[in-house]
Amino acid sequence: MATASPLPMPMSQLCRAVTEWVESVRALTQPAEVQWCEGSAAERDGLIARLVREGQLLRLNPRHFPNCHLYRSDPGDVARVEHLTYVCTRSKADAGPNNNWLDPQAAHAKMRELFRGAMRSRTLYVIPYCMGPLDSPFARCGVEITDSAYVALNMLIMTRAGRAALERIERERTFVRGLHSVGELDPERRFIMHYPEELAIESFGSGYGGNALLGKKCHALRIASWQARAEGWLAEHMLIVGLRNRRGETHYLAAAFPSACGKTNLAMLIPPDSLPGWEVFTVGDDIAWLHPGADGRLWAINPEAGYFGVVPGTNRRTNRNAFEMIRRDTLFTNVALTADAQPWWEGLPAGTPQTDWRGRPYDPARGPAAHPNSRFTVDARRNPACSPQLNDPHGVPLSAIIFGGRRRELAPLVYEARDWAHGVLVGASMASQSTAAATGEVGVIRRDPMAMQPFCGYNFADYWRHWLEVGARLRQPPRIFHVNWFRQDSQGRFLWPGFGENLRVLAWMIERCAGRADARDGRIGLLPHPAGIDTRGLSLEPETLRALLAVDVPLWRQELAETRAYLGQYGERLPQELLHELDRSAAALAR
Ligand code: GTP
Ligand code: SPV
Ligand code: MN
Repeated sequence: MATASPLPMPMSQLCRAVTEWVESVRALTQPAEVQWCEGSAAERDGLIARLVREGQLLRLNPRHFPNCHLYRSDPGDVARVEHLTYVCTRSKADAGPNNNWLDPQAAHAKMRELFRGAMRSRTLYVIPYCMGPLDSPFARCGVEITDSAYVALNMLIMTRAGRAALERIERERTFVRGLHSVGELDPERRFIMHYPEELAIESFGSGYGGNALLGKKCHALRIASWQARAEGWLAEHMLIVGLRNRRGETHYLAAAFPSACGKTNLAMLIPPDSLPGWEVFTVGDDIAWLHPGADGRLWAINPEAGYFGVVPGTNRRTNRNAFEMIRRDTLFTNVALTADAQPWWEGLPAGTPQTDWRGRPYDPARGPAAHPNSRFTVDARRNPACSPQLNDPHGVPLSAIIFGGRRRELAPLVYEARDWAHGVLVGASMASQSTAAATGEVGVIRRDPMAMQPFCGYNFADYWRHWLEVGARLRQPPRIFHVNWFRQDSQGRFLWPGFGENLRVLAWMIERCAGRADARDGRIGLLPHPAGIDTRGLSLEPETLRALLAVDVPLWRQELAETRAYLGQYGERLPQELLHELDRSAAALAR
């Protein structure tokens, strides 16, 4: 006789540790109801329907953008708030000069008062999630509690969320606790607190991306970097891309560029027609977790399952893959609208904005139509170049690591570090022009080591030591390069065409990794000869390429002096080896 299959256990009873935590948060925040997120498509549709009904989401033109929606943030809540983001370790020195710090007990007390009664008449969403493939030994789980349906929807796209994640938590008995409330969106009552020693996050007063989607920067970088140090791996602000060349070899590269400096675009680049035979596979566009493998190589997984990408600048010419990807099943945040409810942003060659990102009639006198940090949220599987390795539990082996920034001058198009230790110095010396991804002035040069200034959950001096130690364990370490796609002439025009053409630089790196390309000693590192960059089919003046590959020695001497002063802030904790590398570089430039 057939027996009826038992009903699945309600999620609220699956894992006691999670249930107890949810209960304690419920008692503190007093929500009207609690909703556990299963992770199904029907649930996603239900959240969207609810947000549309409440007027928080706008359905976009279904003929051109099927199942796409627009969300408008509060105008004062459109970027990460680094000055309100804290790392709360017992010892202040563990957070380092690179982080804002508060004593954990003081921070908890402050946050408890903010959260008290904060969810009255709201729904409390419980989102168990897994960062990394569900069956990966490198994946790590968390639970986000939020009172924002928009945040819940984003988390369901950006992570592997729902019942399966909760089942893994029940097996592992450990998870990161992320508590979030939008509060009243009052910037005076807004804080993003991290407690790495407790695997906990408390975020109040913002609904924006990196402040509120706690699986992303808060967990997968700040908390994970702390765990990674204890466990011997690295959590990095890096894209991961696979490139198959004409010989049929596939190389995987990881690249750390600061926020809004080109990771998403490089991760899904389209080879130019004049470089036939190449194929590109995106593994990740923002975060990479790197593990030394038993084979002595460094292996990378992408902990995320979706992209939260910059919209402006995306078009058929710069990034056709992204352009195709965001034409359906996409959540837009803070873009403009055309008269027929199509999304519009700066960089599109056609269409006219009628309504700006704030929902007002568009008036160019008030600034851009789309917010410069407007974003799309989309499932990674929508990317035409998505790598089949996205779900590989062991990840992909890296041939190279790339650092880069947005530098109008100084940094050449590309150079290679002498070895791993020099590469760590190259990463630690990174600086870049600030962008709209964080609040504050845009376009000013600031230090951003390894593109982790806003995201490293502990003292940078300890972090660089950890990088040196990880490298020492690798028998086949990835080669380390530095790139700059953003050199400008005196009129402010970019010298390098960028986007798909960046493959020409990656191709040189791959030839270096395969031992087939030579390089010259450029004193700051190894540079290609101009002939080493394949410029066939590209209209680039030979003198422009020479300028892109030139090293201005007096300027670099000054840069090194500034780097020395910057690293000096880290005092005694700074690894001697890094200072030694700095001396070697200074000696090379003094010749
Ligand atoms: P986050 O999501 O903030 O971490 O940013 P990201 O590093 O993924 O940056 P993204 O690829 O979204 O690029 C940000 C901006 O830089 C977009 O407006 C792009 O159009 C522009 N951009 C990307 N790559 C290039 C390039 O090679 N050259 C030039 N000139 N601009 C680029
Ligand atoms: C970044 O700012 O680096 C982003 C967007 O990738 S956020 O999720 O807000 O961090
Ligand atoms: Mn980022």
